[in-house]
Amino acid sequence: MRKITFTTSLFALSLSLLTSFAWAAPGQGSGDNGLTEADVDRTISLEAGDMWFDPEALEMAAGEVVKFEVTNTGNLEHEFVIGSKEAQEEHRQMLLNMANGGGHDMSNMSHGDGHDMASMNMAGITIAPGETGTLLWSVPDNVNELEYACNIPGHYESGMYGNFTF
Ligand SMILES: [Cu+2]
Repeated sequence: MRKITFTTSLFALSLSLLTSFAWAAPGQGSGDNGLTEADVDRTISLEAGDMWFDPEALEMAAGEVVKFEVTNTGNLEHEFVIGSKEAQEEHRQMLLNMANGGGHDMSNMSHGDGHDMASMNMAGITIAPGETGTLLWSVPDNVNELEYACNIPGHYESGMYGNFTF
């Protein structure tokens, strides 16, 4: 029961974050982390196609601030979302529920339960076909496994993800 409550709360919060900043402004996102262009150590260009990212893996250094420029060369809308395997799965399940018309219990939404995007190392943008989205991200020094993924239903399952190595 405890697990279910946590999960629901996480979904609800993800949804609120989804609608409140990073994903709410297609093509532009900072992850709400206060980073600016002046902080950028390295710019990495990626291509998002229909069900793949190029490159499929990226080597990152802890502490560096990276600007991702993600160009969607496919015919579908795609996401570029950074997070742990678990966080990606949660986000994916949420989008699947939304696509299926499932409701979200917003009644227990809380902003004070500690599941903020920063602590989950999550950040992301949505990119329309033909557009280039940018995302500034400070590489955390407390993780050794993170993915970048598109969690739009069916995309991740078709191989639309990559791995950060540290
Ligand atoms: Cu996609």
